[in-house]
Amino acid sequence: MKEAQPQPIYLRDYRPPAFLVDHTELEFDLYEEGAQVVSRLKLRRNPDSDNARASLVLDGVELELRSIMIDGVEVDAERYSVEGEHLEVRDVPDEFELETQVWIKPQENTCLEGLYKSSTMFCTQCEAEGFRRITYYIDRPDVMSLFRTTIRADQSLYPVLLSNGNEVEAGVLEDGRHFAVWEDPHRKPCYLFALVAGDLHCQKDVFVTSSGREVELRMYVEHRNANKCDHGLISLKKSMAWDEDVYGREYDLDVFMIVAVDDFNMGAMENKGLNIFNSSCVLAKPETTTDNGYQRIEAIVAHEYFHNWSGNRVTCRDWFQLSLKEGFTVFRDAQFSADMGSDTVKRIEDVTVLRTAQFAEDAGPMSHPVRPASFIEISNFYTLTVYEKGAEVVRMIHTLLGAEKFRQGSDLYFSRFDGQAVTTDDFVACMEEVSGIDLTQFKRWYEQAGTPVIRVTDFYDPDTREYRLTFRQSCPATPQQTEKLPFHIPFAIGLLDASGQDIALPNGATTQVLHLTEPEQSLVFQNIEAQPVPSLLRGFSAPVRLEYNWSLEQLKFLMSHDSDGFNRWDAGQKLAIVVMQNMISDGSRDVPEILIEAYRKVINDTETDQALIAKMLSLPTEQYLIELADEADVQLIHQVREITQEKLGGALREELKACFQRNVQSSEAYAVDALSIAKRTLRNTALQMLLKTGDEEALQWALDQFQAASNMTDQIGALAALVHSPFENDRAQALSSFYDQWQSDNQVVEQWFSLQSGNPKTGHLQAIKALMQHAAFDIRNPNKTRSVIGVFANQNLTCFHAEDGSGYEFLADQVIQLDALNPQIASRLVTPLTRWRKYSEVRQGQMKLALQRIKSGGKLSPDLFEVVSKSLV
Ligand code: 0A1
Ligand code: ZN
Repeated sequence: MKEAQPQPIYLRDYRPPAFLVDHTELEFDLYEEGAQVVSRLKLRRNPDSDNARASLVLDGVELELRSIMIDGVEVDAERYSVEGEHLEVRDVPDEFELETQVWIKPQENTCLEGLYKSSTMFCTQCEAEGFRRITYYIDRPDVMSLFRTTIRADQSLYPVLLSNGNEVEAGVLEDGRHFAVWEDPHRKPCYLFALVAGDLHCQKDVFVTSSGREVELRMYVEHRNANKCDHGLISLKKSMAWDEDVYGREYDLDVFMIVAVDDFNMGAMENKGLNIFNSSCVLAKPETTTDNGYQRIEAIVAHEYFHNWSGNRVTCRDWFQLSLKEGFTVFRDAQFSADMGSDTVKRIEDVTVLRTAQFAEDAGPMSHPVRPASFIEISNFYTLTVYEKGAEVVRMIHTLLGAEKFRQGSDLYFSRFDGQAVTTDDFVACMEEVSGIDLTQFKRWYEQAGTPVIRVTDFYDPDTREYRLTFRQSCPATPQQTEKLPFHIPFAIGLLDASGQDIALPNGATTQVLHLTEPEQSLVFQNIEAQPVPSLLRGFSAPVRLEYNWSLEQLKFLMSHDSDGFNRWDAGQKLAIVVMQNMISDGSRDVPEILIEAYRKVINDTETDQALIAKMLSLPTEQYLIELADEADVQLIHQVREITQEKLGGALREELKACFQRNVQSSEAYAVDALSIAKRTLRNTALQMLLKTGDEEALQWALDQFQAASNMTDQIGALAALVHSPFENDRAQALSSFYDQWQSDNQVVEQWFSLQSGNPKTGHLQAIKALMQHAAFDIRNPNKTRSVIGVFANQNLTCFHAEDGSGYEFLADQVIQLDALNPQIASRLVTPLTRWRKYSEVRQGQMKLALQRIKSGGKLSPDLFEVVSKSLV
């Protein structure tokens, strides 16, 4: 008989828990062959439960149950049963203490959920449902408990023993062992539990809160990384101050700890008072970390810290509400990053991810609303939709209410629901209450999947001097949702006159936010002297696809005149897109003068924010061009983009050289301020464009920069330029000397892998297979797997989509192998195959065949089963 397939669970089936846990006492005895976990739970029936006589049902996965007691008495074998992933205890009193003892094997845990070993240390990852791999528990976020945790381990191997809250006791035991006891005064769901035991270096700092309390900050890392802590701690202090200033949120414990681990499925985790980070998302020093790396770390440290309020103090009722904490926290970290640097550049970066990857997700087989209605495996829903689109939804609420009302709404939300597990409806209700704005229609953003399309047309009548804008909105069908109701869309616009000046709008300002709520709406502007140029969707005020019939001249005009920085950049992107799309459809390989002239103007512009200029110099990516195509011809897109780059580089050689030289940095110490970063980006962008054309002088500059670099941005910038250049020998030499220099540093080796797997010059399939044989590669380490296999399938598109289907077959092989080790990573890695609808019939057939092979290959994890089966519908 066929084994039962994993079944979906539904939001509509939510019921309050039958039991509550008032107190959780845990005792860990850590050994080299495994760990014993004793748990004592103070349980009582939930007065709000709809089943007053329910048995106690606890979640548990891969636990060896060694004893079970109620109020100190061993439970009879007939009274309890373990079936699948549940322990059921029947005929329990209304209030009692349950003690269980289990044995687990962290050393054999390769899925990196629950308690596991990363290099020499023990660590945990409990979100979403990892706690059930540690002990039997009611593993759901609306069960919130106080925790007291005792850890016992060998003192020389694990001198540092950490858990949530405050350390209340510590001491020495027999046989070279020692112990520590931690108590967390805040009630929390078990997904926020954490434990770390290891031989770690600790760097300390302090933060004084606005009310004058001293908080001790500690960063724990392996000893070899002791000199990579500064930036994480600086970022943490900035985040703490910012959350006080902007949201009035103070930290609530005496100590805040960050631990860096090398083996981690995601970026980082907001465990109460004990954040655990993927090494690549927190460790930094100038010699090994790029400017992008620095900025990413600052943002992720902030994100995890902000969760202390948006996620921990107020948490999610159930996992369908995941965006309650994630969308809101991503919005908060985006505001923070904008405040720390350039808000326009931050917006450009966020919208780039959204339009390239989230829109693709919204249009793919796993498409789901910001608040999903069902899922098979929750780990599959830590998505760009829940995170990034969820943040866009919060951003739109901010736009609709204005900063002041939004702050009142967030204050109300935090005070009303402090210590509770709530829903996205509760969040929106607070925003409605303080503003008096009806968000009923707006809430469709949480319920309906898919990216809305807004088609804009306009008409100017010189006789009446009226200008009419018409908006038509629609939303494509998505799985399980064929018909969509209109969204409430805040749509920001401006109008430019012939000289490039903003025209005053009816609201008295130069930008106005329209409320689009109907399938079709028009707006007429009076007394407009001449045909204006519309600046549409300023700041990307809503996550929609915008359609308007731009002329190339209008785009070039907006590129230099729009007062909205985001739209200036976007006009340049649109111009380049139209040019490349024309080349693709008409077969021509000439780059029109208008694009060259527009780029010339950008390069020579030393007035505008140089960080924005650097962004404007980069052509839209292949991924985005694919996203925009109905049927993407990957090889053709690659070819046309390469040619466009080379021709721009050739035509603008002198300007690029001047730009490179203008941005040479003085020999002063490396700094990560906005201007220095912009200069390095510009210089490296210019270098790369020049090298692509085979320019010998630029080759020498690249080699010199590579040799002399005192920071990773310059060194890898030069290396990247060489990798993308036609100079094969120099490229090979530089790659190998780079590895020799950095082989002992994992974070740099990951960058070295990515650089090679991400492009066809160094990452054809044979080379990828060779990288996987490299001594530094380890398929059990998610960062290494992502940097070789993930980067190959997501960025090296001509090789992944090779005509013979070899890229697809390769990915399928890797996914099958990984699923047995780490289902979360396997199910993420398979994503590129699920996007088969984008490609030609032949490609579609090959991709589906690869998916079929995965599906029929044996027992899949629920993670991989969900993604693969939904992709083949
Ligand atoms: N809550 C974390 C992300 C995270 C989610 C799941 C994890 O394991 C499955 C780990 C981390 C955040 O938003 O940063
Ligand atoms: Zn988060």
